[in-house]
Amino acid sequence: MTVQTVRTQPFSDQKPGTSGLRKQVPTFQKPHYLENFIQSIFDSLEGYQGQTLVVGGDGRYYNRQAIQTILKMAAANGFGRVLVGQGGILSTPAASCVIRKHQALGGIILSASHNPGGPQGDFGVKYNTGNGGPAPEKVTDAIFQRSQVIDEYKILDASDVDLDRIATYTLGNTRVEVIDAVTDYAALMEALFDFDQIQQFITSGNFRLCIDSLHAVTGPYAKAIFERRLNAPAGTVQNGEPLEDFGGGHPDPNLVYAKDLVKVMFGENAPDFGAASDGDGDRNMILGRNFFVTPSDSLAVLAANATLVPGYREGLAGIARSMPTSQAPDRVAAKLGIDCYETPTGWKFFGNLLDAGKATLCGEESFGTGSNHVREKDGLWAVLFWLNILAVRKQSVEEIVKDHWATYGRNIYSRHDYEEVASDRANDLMDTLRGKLSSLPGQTLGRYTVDYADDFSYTDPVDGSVSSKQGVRIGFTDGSRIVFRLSGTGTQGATLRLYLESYEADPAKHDQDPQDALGDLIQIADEVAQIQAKTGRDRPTVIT
Ligand code: VG1
Ligand code: CO
Repeated sequence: MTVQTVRTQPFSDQKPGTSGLRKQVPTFQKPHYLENFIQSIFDSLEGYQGQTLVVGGDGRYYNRQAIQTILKMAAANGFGRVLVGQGGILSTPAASCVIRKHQALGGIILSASHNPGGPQGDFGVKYNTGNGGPAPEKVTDAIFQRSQVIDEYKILDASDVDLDRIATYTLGNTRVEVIDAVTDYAALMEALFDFDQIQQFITSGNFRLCIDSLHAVTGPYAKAIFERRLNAPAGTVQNGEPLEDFGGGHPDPNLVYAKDLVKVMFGENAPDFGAASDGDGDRNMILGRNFFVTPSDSLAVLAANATLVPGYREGLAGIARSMPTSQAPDRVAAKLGIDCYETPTGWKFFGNLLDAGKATLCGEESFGTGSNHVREKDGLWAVLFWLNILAVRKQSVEEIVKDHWATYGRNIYSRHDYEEVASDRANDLMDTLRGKLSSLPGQTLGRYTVDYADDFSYTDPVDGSVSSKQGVRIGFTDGSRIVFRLSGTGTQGATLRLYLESYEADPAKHDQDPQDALGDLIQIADEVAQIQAKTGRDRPTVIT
């Protein structure tokens, strides 16, 4: 086995987005493309010789090939040990758990999350640091800088490792351990939640649940935890086999893409509880019988009920939410007398707050919830958290959420996505909108008066780093908000995200359809940003 040093040239487009580098599979298959990015990661790390690296992915097309390349490159570059999930599988939260538990220097997670997979689908690579969390911007910036000047990479000339057998292999001077993908993660879940109580509750005969893995990475985790450990009936987990193309679907847990689950939960004789997770297992959607829980409400409900759950019995240090997430969690934090932090979109911004002990729970409106147990959002963790609360309170999902609204008021919320808009049109929309911001405060738009209008800028309270241009916010005097930003995870054209929020204190008005309740704000958003005119679309692609 010899180390080969391969000459290469930079690719100009290796700038990581909201969550790592995402491109279509054929881009990653270009000669040297993956290798350049991996070497750029290694080159921007310090002191990795002899250290441990974790590698795994969501099982999508190209996962296995990419892992073989990464193992040979890690060996050629002098890592001491590589832990890789069996079959090349590690959900994003499980990878975070393994990095922390085994004190790895970091990890490489192969995923394009909720984006479709397959030979013409998407692929992605992200680097997580030793705390188990997504690399912060200073690290991703360094990786990008390196990728722009790279001229060679190192790779071991060796045969492939058998990823399907749990065993330890030697690759050059590096030990490669193929580990069970589920064990460490399942043990962590068992340490946080009252598994006995959940088991009794879900096997009592009075409660039925349905978990949809959307043919993505959570299948093996969900089957091990719900069907085997917690004794839920076989078949509780549907679409539980990870497939390279996710069965042709979008592994995105929302009302549009999790169709099978929505049909069950809104159909005749629906189960009491339903949940879905995304491609790499970090997102979750929570449903009750005929009832949808918005992710922002879900975070607020978990925070308000946290002390019912063993792992959070001592209470919360603080809550953090991404800027576009509704302000429902802020109301819980205010009542608990704890801080609520508002960060830019993307889980990497929660890492410092979690490490510093400033926040215990975090969440994003994009179906992401998590806590200080790992440094990623965690889909099955959220499901277990809900089940633990349900097992204690013995009320329905709908009752719990409505009771929450009665206490705190309802932050009525929706997100409208305009996908695959031509990039120049989307950029023009945002630029024009930014140009208007200074004139908006004080203006009356319909029944709303603009309180502030800005482009969100965040100063990290721990390390002082500043992230600007994180989304345009228009806030109204009654607390309602409209937020506009462009997605940083897509691979084709641009996706405009419009986030809408209003507040309703009166319980008699809590049953409104959000699209109706937000109707005026939707119209104002179109008038202010000229969405239809500038995108050429008369309606959003996806509404959540
Ligand atoms: C989206 C979501 C964001 C999330 C990110 C990664 O980013 O809005 O909240 O953190 O995806 O999630 P963007 O830039 O497209 O809006 V995942 O599950 O795709 O790793
Ligand atoms: Co994801």
